[in-house]
This record gives sequence, C-alpha cells and structure tokens, in this order.
Amino acid sequence: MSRLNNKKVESSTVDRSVVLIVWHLLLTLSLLCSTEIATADYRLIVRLLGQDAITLDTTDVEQAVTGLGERTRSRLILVRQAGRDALLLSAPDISTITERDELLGQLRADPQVDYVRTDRRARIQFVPNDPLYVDQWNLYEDSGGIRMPSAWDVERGRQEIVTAIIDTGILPHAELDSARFLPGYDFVSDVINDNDGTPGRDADPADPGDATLADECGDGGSPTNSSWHGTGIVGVIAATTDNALDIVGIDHRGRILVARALGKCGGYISDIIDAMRWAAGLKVSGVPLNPNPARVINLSAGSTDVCSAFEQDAIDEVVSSGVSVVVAAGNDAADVSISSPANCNSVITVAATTRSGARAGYTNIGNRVDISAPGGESANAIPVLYNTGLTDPGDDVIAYALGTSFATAQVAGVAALILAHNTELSPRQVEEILKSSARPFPDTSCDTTTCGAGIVDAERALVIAENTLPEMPATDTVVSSGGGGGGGGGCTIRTKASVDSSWLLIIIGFGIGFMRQRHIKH
Ligand SMILES: [Ca+2]
Ligand SMILES: [Ca+2]
Ligand SMILES: [Ca+2]
Repeated sequence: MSRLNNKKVESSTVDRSVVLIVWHLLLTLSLLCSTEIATADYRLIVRLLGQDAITLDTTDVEQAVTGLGERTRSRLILVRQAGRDALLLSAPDISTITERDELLGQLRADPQVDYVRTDRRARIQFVPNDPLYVDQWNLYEDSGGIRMPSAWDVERGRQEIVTAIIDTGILPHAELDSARFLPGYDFVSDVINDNDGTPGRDADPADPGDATLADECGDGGSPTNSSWHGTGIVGVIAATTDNALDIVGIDHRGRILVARALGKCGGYISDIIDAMRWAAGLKVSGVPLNPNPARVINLSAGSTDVCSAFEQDAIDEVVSSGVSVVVAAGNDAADVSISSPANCNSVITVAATTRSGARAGYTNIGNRVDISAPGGESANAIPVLYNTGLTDPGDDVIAYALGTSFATAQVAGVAALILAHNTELSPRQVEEILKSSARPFPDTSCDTTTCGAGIVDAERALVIAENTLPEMPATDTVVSSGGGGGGGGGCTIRTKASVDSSWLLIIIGFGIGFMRQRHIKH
C-alpha cells in the first residue's frame, strides 16, 4: 500500500508545496469535522424523475448527470445503472460527512431528482464487546427489539446533536463519559423536594437521592428508597459502548444535557416546564440561558392530569424551536389521556412492549400513544445504570428495570440518531419517520389504536431519514388540533409523586444478585 501511495506522489505533476498545502487543508478540515467517510470514493444512488429502464440507455442520462454535477458544483461520475431504473454515481471529491450531507441535501432539493441515497456497504454488523449486551434483548432481538445492530451500521451518533434528560438528575457512573456531558441545571425549586443542600434551584444537577420517610410526601405513603431514575435513563441513551464494560447505549457520540426537575416526592409541573424550555434554549426567568440547546428532550415522568394550556403552550414553543419531545405514556395500565404531558399535542408519546413484542401489562395505551418500544416485563427486564445507595449515593452498579420510562429513552436515543443522520429534520418529521418506519405489532395485544404506529425499527427509521428532504423553516410549524387543551390551572397544584412507577421491579445486578421489589405510587 505504501508503495502505491509513493508511486502516486511521484507521478503527480503538481508542485510538492501545493500538495503539502492541500494535504494540510484536508487535515484541518477533517479535524474540524472530526468525521471522515470511508477511504474509497463516495458512492450514491440517484433516481431521476421520469426516468425508466428504457430511457436509461440514452445519452440523456450522461447529460443529466453532468447537469446534476453543475448544479451541485460537485464532480459526479456515472458508474452504471443501479436496480431497475436508478443510477449509481460516484463523487470522488467528497471526503467528509459534512460534504456528503451538503451534496445529499442539494440533490434531494434538485427538481430532476426523485430520490437519492448513499450506496452503503453491507458488512458484518457492529457487535459491541460490552459483557451485558447479551442481556439487552431490547436492542437486538428480532421479536421485541428495536433493531439497533443494523442501525448502528448506518449511524452511531453525532456530537452536535444534544439530548436533554429531564429527570431526577445524574450520578457519576463508570459507564458515563464526562466528556459527553454539557453543563446542566437543577430546576427543583421546592426546598423539601430539593434534598441537595443548596435550597432551591442551582447549577448542579447531581442526583442527591429521592428517598422518602413514611408519609413524608403527605400522602400516607410508605418509605421509599432512592430511585436513581435519571442515571438509568441517561444510560439507556448514552452508556459508553464497546468499552468492554457493562452495557451499551443507543447514541454513541451525541452530547447529553441533564436538567434535574424531580426530587423527593416527585416534582412540580412548573419546574418540569421550565426545564424543558431551558433545554430548548428558551429564556427562563432567573436561570442563565442554556448555550447548548437540545434537539431531543426525554421526559420519562408525568402526573395524572389533563394537558392544560400551560403545558401545551410550552410544548408548542419548544417544538417550534426545533426540539423533539419524547414522553412516557405512563405505567397505570390505563388510557394515556389521564397522564400529562403524554396527553399533550406535538409530543412523541411512547408505550411499552415486552420481549415478545406484546403489550406490557403496565403500559398506558390509547389514541394519544404515537409509538411503542420495549419496556420489558418482570421476567425480562432491561439492564440500566444504577447505584447501590438506598438513600444517599453509593457505588455505581447495573440494575434491571422495566417501564415506559425506559421505552421512552430508547425512542429518544433513536430520535437523536435520526437527527445525527439528517440534521435539518423538524420535530414533526422525526415523529413521522419514527411512525412510518415502525414495524407492525406481532400479536393482537397491541394495535394502532392502543400502542401507536408499531414498535420502533431504528434501522428503517434511519434509511427513511436519509431520504427525507428537510422542510423549509417556514413550514416547520406546530400543528395543534386543540384536542389536548382544557383544564387549566394545573401549574400551581403539586403533582403527586411525579416519577412514574417504572421501577416496579429492580433486580440489582452485582455480586450474587438479589431481588427486591419496590412500588412507587402515583
Ligand atoms: Ca438545590
Ligand atoms: Ca442541585
Ligand atoms: Ca459499556
């Protein structure tokens, strides 16, 4: 190989200093972009509008390709016909993902192009070396999983795509890479919920624990241990992958923004809404502006309430600013219309399925559900990041959990990959891609009126995302059907234990392992 390279340099007629400068520029570009595509020429498949198998043989095709090259200012070379009536082209000057995306965007917008896609190499699927990956049936099993292995061959994430997790905060864990975390914030305003030694809101979203004494929440409830719920959710999305440790995450490169809004006894909807708006980069009174707006918000919490104008207005504002909001349907085994903000318009509401793809016994269902993902069941729970501390933080560990919370985190992770793959998509498009790519429910326990469009199919979602032309900003508006309004006034009413009951069963996965059951009341 080195001989071939030398030969190429020797045969070049270009002045050596020029070669060095170009090399330097390329090197700089690749460092800035941080991602280069494969060493071979970039290849793409294009179908021209009005083209069919017969007309493909004419010289018009070469002229059309020349025209495409001129309009995109790219060197495009016709390789041959592809499939029935498409063309295989190469673009030898494309060397970075940014250049690739620009070219794909120009071609998708071209009036003569029907569709365009990357000619991807089929290869052995990415198989991470993390020892508990084998337990993550939810990611790879055909029956109930979300088809991540083939999806990772298409997209493993992009640093620029930020996912916000609005939850109980975060603890350090060997599976969490601090370099991927952006400065978060703690929105818990109530000094009883707060429990972190700095009364009210502060800039540290660390999870101090949400354990409660008997009746501490004023509802006659039994004592509860800390849930470490936020750390579990973050890990589903972003646990370090292929590091020969514990589990794998879904998004391998995106950055994470933690906004703490739930503490002891849950959290106020007013704090959750402020956290959502802050995560989206909107101004929140008394809180510094977030300089790293999220493209995806994961909210695995809710309370039994209507979607009031207060929630809906904030969600409309957040979605209008380009943020996909993914919300757990809740674990009441009831109609999702009782659970807010899952019952609001313009959010992606997630129900839970089991290892076989059937409806999970606990999941909320109904017309407001958009899509399902595996949430597990008692016998087949999902490994998540956890902590040994019963009240205060202890050591990091892996636990097995179930619930719509974790189904939601998987959808948020796939949404981040969709945006990594096609960064200009709107929240409406992300939702539509998730739905249109979902695979049918394998049995009759779920249908499209109860569990949404189907079970997430990450690989198919990415292929559709690649072929979706971004909407013009002017059309990126929130569609509000008005069905979720009404109620009102809910913002000042304290929600009861807003953390949903996803931790119905937690099996601590260390040592010899033991099982404990906990029930978190709504
Ligand atoms: Ca505080
Ligand atoms: Ca804090
Ligand atoms: Ca790992």
